[in-house]
Amino acid sequence: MSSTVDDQIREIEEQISQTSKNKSTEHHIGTLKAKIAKLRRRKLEIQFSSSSSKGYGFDIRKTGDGTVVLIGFPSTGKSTLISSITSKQSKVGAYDFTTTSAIPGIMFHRGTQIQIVDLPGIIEDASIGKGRGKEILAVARGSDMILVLLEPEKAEQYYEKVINELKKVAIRPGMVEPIIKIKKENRGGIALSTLRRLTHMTEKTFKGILREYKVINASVTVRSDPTMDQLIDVLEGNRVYPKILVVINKIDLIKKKQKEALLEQFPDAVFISALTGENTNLLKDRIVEKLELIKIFLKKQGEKTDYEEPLIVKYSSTIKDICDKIHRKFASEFRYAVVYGSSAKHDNQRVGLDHIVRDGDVVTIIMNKYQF
Ligand SMILES: Nc1nc2c(ncn2[C@@H]2O[C@H](COP(=O)(O)OP(=O)(O)OP(=O)(O)O)[C@@H](O)[C@H]2O)c(=O)[nH]1
Ligand SMILES: [Mg+2]
Repeated sequence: MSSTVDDQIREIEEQISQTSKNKSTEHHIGTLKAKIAKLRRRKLEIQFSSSSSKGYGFDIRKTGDGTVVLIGFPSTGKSTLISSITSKQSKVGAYDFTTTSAIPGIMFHRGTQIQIVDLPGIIEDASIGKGRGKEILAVARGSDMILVLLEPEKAEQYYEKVINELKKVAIRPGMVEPIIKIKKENRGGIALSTLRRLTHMTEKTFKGILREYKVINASVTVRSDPTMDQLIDVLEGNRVYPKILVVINKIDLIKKKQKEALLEQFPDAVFISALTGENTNLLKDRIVEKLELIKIFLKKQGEKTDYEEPLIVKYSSTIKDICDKIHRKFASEFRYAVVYGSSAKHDNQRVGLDHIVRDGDVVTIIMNKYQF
């Protein structure tokens, strides 16, 4: 028997690479991929639990309308950037590993308050704990958006490395969680209902992967066309899907030609100089846009709508999210809400906690004891 989890993973990876990929082997490959995912999870659990440190986070309390973490190799300019776009001054140094813990600041922009977290630089194998990698990645896991900061030099190579480390700790930056609903039953096998044709695997493979996760009797509804890896992600259940924004810093150091070449490699990136301030306002815009925040106006019963101080919430927030944002106890005292605006079927629609609001909605929350 193989001795370590790593060996086992390597063995199965080898099996996959030796198997030619076609319809008849697809099922087998799906099962092997599920086995690897389970081993990786075990490895992650071992790494994140066995450590001399208490817990594994830097203990950052989330505040504001969204949390953005700065992730990048050492000396890419993370601390220079946070010092430029927030009022927080984080120590800048011309040497690597200047920053040694998580430093949060607040960026005020277009009526929003965004928490920006400066972190130590990450290096290869951060996911297995190198250079406080565990702590850094734990903060990244809890964020709404990962800002990957790169320098023009070796941008592509470092980008790949950063993404790899993130993926290894079950972060899926910039990906959309596939919608797969699994309702376990007591018998009857798997009833699979697909709203779109599955193009990445057959139903047999789909069910085979479910079986690997001990889903034997269940009704399963699939609203997308997931790949095997995406299905395994859903079954693993510990994946997080923050947004991602790629930022290339230090453009004051490069020539136009170099910039054009980088633009081809990273068409969606924002090019800035944290040192001179070039494009940092544009970056602030992009951060706010990318977080997909919306404004909700609150109206107390019998009073006028408060258009002065809208509540900023994430796109597809529910009435429950709004309650939670106002006060911890709001949701438990909730009776119903009245919504006026584009999410309402008609003016002043009565809705429950699950109702999804849209930008510009006016919301009145009716509570058991108090009202808002
Ligand atoms: N020319 C230029 N230099 C920059 C820019 N941004 C940062 N620097 C320099 O790059 C060096 C590293 O900057 P830091 O902000 O400390 O980088 P960091 O990513 O926080 O580094 P660690 O905390 O060590 O991971 C410093 O000498 C900065 O002055 C920029 O836009 N242009
Ligand atoms: Mg720093």
